[in-house]
Amino acid sequence: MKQSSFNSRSIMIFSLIAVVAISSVFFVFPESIKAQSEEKAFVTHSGAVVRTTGEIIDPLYVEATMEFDPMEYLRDFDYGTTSPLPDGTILREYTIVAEDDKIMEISPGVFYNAWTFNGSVPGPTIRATEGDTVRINFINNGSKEHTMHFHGIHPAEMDGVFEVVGGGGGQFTYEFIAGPAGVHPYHCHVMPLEEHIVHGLYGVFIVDPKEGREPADEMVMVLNGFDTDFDTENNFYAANTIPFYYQHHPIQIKTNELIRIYVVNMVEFDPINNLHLHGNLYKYYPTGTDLVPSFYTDMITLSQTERGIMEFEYQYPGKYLFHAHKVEFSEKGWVGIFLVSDGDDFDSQQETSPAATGDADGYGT
Ligand SMILES: [Cu+2]
Repeated sequence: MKQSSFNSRSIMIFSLIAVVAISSVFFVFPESIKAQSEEKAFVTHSGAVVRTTGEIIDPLYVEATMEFDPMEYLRDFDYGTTSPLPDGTILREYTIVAEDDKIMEISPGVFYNAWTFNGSVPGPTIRATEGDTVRINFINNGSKEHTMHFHGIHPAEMDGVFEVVGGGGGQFTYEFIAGPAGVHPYHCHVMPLEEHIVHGLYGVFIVDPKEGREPADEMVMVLNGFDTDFDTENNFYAANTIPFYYQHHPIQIKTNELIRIYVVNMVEFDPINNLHLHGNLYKYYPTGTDLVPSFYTDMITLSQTERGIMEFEYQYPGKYLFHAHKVEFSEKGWVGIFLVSDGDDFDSQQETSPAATGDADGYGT
């Protein structure tokens, strides 16, 4: 009893000292702290202050920067180099290079050491049709060991777990039959796994069903987070890496056009993520493995590497938010806007509308 009351008293005293010490910093240096936060502050729609503009700022380090354009990534699919096989099926070959020395400025003044597949986070969206032979020529140009582990069905030796590929040019060829149809993540599977994933070694693998899907404006959204101060909590969240990007640069779509989004949750540390769409509901196909939707909803919840396909059309033009309904995540960057135009006006809208610049969205500016 005596021991435990002594411990409680000690903890209280230490806590008081810590509070006084931290508070005194504000009294001694109030102006410098204020100036710093004003310089890089961003006010979200709920009034929270976040240090970002949603822009990719020219980084200070020019030698090993990560160049990434979320708008280009959104609709960019890598079908590989194709050739026919003797049995009449298709071989798709890809070359994927891992590196771990890139620097990216994730928010003004906040630099992060990104680990990359083909120079970006996420890596390229690898796309094949069910039954195709996928061959990945994997080269590890990093300083650490890395692999590629695909979710899906394949032989054990193609699983990218036990066949570790050494840095400095190590190579491995992954080969398997694409399947099942759906949307799957791929990521490095070297230990400590958390470290290799959160630094950015992940991407999306889409397997199209043999019969195809209905034509649509197709997009990929990887929900990710970044722990920039290494305390195993994320400081920023995003759809496709750059916080607030699609809020400042709305995604332009047309009314009455089918939109199909392949969404993959790669957020670590936080047990769940979610996705809410405004002014609409979407059909949702978990993992994309069934051609019949499981839900018609405006809200899905995703744990680590959970993913699926969303399909919807907008009936009315205008601006619609999409974001994590976990408000902490949306206020730290995981928020975007669909700018919906009437189909006929779409092309002229892209050329002339001030809203298309993203400055007229009314949020955070
Ligand atoms: Cu790795």
